[in-house]
Amino acid sequence: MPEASVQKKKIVFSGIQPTGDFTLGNYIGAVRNWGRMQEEYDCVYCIVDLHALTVRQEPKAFRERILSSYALTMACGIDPEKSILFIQSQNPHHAQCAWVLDCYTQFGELSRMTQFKDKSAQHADNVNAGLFTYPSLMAADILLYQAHAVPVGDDQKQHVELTRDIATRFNGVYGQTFVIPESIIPKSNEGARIMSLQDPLKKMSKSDPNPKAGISILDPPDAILKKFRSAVTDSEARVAYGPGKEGVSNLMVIYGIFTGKTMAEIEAEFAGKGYGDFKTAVGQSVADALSPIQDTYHRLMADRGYLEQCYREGARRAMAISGKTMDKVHKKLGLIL
Ligand code: AQP
Repeated sequence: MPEASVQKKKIVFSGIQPTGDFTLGNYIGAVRNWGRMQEEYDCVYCIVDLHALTVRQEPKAFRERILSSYALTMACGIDPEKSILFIQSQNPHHAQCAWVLDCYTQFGELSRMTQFKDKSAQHADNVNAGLFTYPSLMAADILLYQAHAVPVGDDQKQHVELTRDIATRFNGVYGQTFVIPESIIPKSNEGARIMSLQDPLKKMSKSDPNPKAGISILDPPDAILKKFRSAVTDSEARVAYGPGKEGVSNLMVIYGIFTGKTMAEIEAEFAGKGYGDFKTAVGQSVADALSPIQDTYHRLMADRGYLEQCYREGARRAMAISGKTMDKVHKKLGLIL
């Protein structure tokens, strides 16, 4: 556990927004890997509800979504005793540190972020300042815990790179303050970016308005099979991985994750068969893998008392670490402690 152990293990930080039920993309690209890192690293994981405020949220549904995201993260394998698992807004150091880092982040850097460009196009009626400064809040999340590694999907790589630039700049002015973190991103054939089932050139996203585009990890088996059967592929009827076959390649990556098979083995398994058999097999592998996660999730959601105990304890442990970094930062800046 981070607060108690002699600092031998490296530190990992990552977060997820409570903007919807997690998709298969969130699971494969990020949360599944978080669970697998818990033995090797001291891990700090967070439901980043402040980030989700960059898009309008209905308060009652949002509160429930924050809780369900916390439970879902546990159901995906994050053990709140092994790792620190907390809710971002319950630790005020995040917003406090983000303000400081805002003052060490350039307008030009934030303007270049592809997520800002994409989200401001999607929400043209609400291009708020939070959407613009999202990356410096993310930098605060990571730097407060002196994280060495940040497991994320490919889409967050640019934000981790900016975090490194901000930390390097701050360290350059004030001396060693922050550890410079590295992103850990799965390889492309291991799920760095899971694509939409309806548009294989677009990433699968929680907030995609088309319900057929993504698999929620809470989808029942029949809905999962139906969505895979209607996934967009091509007219070739050949299961093969590579450029020009983005739809099929995406399904092969998903199948490979849940069966442990390589791309070559999958090609051999479905040689001479149509897409129907292939899509059913992919859907079944996903439904089988998600079933125990769904059972655990429903059990956790029925025990609100236990969930509360976990997130309050998580915030306490998180604050014990981030408080030290915050004091160090304020001292370096010349603020009075
Ligand atoms: N399609 C994806 N493939 C692989 N990894 C993905 N991630 C997201 N989509 C994919 C990874 O999931 C983690 C949590 O993401 P987030 O909630 O912080 O925000 P996001 O990246 O903006 O994810 P979404 O699902 O697209 O959310 P919305 O719709 O709210 O914007 C990150 O590590 C991310 O890389």
